[in-house]
Amino acid sequence: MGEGRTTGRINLPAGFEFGTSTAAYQIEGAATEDGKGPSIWDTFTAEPGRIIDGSSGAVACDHYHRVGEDVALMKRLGADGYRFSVSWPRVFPTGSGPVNPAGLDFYDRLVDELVANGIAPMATLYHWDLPQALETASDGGAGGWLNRETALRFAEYAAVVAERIGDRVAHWVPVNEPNVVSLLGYAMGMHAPGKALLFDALPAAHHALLGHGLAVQALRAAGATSIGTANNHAPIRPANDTDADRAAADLFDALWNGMFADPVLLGRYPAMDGSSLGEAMPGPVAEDLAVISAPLDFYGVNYYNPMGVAAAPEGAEVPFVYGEVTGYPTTDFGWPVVPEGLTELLLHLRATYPGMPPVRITESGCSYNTGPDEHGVVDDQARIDYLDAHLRAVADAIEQGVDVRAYYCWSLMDNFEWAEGYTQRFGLVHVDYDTLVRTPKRSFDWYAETIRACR
Ligand code: IFM
Repeated sequence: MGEGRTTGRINLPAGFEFGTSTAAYQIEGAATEDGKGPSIWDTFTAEPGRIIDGSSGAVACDHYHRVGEDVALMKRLGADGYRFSVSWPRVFPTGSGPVNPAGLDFYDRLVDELVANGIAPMATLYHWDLPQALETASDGGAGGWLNRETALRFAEYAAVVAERIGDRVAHWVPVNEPNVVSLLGYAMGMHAPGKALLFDALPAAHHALLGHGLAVQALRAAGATSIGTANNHAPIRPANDTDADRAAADLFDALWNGMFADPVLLGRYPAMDGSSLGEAMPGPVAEDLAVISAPLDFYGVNYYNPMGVAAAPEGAEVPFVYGEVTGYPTTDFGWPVVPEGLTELLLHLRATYPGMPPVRITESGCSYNTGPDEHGVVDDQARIDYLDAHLRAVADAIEQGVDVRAYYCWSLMDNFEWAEGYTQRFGLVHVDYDTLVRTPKRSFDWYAETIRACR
């Protein structure tokens, strides 16, 4: 964006937490090691045409074998916290049944290493790598998140993980971005398991929410005192100032934002086309909503950019299409850079959900593909400008009364960006995917300095 206000202190309150975020499938590699079972992403990435560069997370950043080196980088960064995800099939190779002790050992070591270095662990339990056996059982059944049983298995897994590492984990996030799980994975088929069921995917959304609620119960029973979400939110803008585009944007807003925030924060589903989305959901919906809306300690928000939506042509299967949000610089991913969208979102959340607990920004970041120059320096000024502007956007929201406690940058290091493979780099640390050498970028030093200056 080139015109960031990278001078002058960012006015964040004392005690504000800084962190970085990653996810198991995106960094760990070791996809078949030490008893890990296959996940839906192992399967999906093996299907031709699914991933833009034909790659997979089989090796990724090889974090599984480089935990010491990576935690040392976090220590050098000086951040307060680190958000990682636990791979469900590493712990339960078939989603239920016998535990794989080596899987639990890995997270036990990671958490020990973090704590020994003064970094507070934030554990996500589901960042998309569903055990394949829960998607396709040997009898051909299962159905992943379309099946209510998956939510029950998820709660059992949550209890096992909490029993092992709960004494040292500071914060818990049961499900990362349930909207992306259900809409991209089950409605549109762009993510694993690659189902394009359109509105028939709604049960996957309900079961992911139920999984969240049941996992909260399991974590509470294990003594957890800081449990939240990592819900992806985007302000939705009509592509054109027409009634049709405004109606399409409202509909998409209900599906992307309201369908995941209202049940958690209000205990009900939003309306869509004049009736409650809850009517489209399976199961004892009212009882489930009581579980889903159990009080949380923080509301975790993943923010990247506003989204544009337009009305679909007459007769289309789905009544909206993505439209562009124009007039802003874009990242290398083509995503508009709109820091004020984060302030707007935080103010909107506070106004819509007055009982919302304190907010943690559980992800915020950008893809710029700058590599090392001839001196080995990765000069990613665009990321510095991005982070500076987004931290100031958080400070603006706090000044206007929103209780925001933390900012976790996505991501600690470049990693496997799902359907985009390795073509988009979000890291503060550059990873050479041939040698696996880590090189902190200029943004890493800037973030470290900013953290120090804000103390
Ligand atoms: O890489 C993803 C992450 O896994 C979930 N939130 C958005 C990030 C960038 O696309």
